[in-house]
Amino acid sequence: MSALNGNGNGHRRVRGYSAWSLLRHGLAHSPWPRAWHDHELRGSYDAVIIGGGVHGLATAYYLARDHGMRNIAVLERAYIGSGGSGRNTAILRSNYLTPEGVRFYDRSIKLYEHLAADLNYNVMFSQRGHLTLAHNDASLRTMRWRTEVNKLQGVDSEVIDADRVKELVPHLDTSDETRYPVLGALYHPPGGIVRHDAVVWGYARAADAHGVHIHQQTEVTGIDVSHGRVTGVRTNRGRIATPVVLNATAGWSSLVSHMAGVEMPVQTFPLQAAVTEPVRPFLDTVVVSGTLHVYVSQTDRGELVFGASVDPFASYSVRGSLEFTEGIAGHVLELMPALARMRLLRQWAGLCDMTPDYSPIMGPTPVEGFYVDVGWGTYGFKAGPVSGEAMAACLAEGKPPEIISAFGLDRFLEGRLVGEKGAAAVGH
Ligand code: PYC
Repeated sequence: MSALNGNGNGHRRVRGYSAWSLLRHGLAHSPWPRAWHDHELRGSYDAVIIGGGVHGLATAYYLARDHGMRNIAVLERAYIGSGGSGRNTAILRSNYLTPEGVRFYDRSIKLYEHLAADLNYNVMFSQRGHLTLAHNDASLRTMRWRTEVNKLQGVDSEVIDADRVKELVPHLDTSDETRYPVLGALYHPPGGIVRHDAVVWGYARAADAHGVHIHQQTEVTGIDVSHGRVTGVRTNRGRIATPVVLNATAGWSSLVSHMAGVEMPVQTFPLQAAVTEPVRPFLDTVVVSGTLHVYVSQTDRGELVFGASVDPFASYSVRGSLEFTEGIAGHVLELMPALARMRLLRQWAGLCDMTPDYSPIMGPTPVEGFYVDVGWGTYGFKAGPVSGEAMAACLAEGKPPEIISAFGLDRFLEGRLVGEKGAAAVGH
């Protein structure tokens, strides 16, 4: 129902306000309160978090809220959310392949479900369901495997046939005429999309309200280590003494860890995405095709968001390429030919730190007091809340909580890999 009503006198009213009173209030509006504040850089903090994305800000928030730490700095070399947190396609899901992965991402979904209320910030989480299409028997087999693992962890997933896929996505070409006919899909109802910048801003505002200092335009240039333990960080604004440093960066995680003398088994690749002009809502689910290297969803504003798999070469470039545009357009049209006349508005890239097993690296390092929350590949945004919660516990207690114990750096030395390639990557 519209909030605008005629009042019988020819004037339009908005729930008790006349147009004049609205105008008066609008003109008299005092400036919006700042969501987070600028501060002088202190000479020392109890903990320094490098990276002002969702992981770093969420860690600061949970450290302050759940562990009573207040003297915390989040250092961001550009503006908050300018890295992977603002460059992803905002897809949330927990239908992973390993029990460790499913449990972990499921906790994130649970936190996302209550995040708007928790942060008092509308993050627009829309649990519209997530479909991963199977175009061949091998994919169907992996999907059945994932379904069983998901169900054992209490996560809602099922394999559905092509007719049911067509019911969920009427615009999808499910005929036999296509290059890769749709045989079925892994359907994951709790999956969906969220407004990624709202998540960043919500965590930033909440962390700020708990006394956390968020320092934008503050680049870390060095990390000081003495006798095997971290003692401080150097920045373009001065040195900070601290006993605890968390590397929560994406794209630069190996370079930042290297400053502390810790090497990461990480290679960095660009991941490109694009968005179309807005159209009326017609796509109610997130649709992924690993075979066609593409995923599609429709935002609440009506735009279609397209993403692909990572570029085929390691690079720190965040520029879009014509190869990507041509490739993705062709692949989207193979799935939904009716989109042929839609126009792309923008394209961009983010940086993905890929690990050998497609799982993150979280927890302590051989340098005492230096922690990492890195290696997020193409799946970091969806893990923001659970990573923040778990890393806050890890920093406060000095050891990783159970939910991230499988993701330690030592797994690469000890051969305990957590192989998520079958569920974490799109089209590899
Ligand atoms: O893992 O869901 C995912 C994803 C979407 C886009 C890139 N990765």
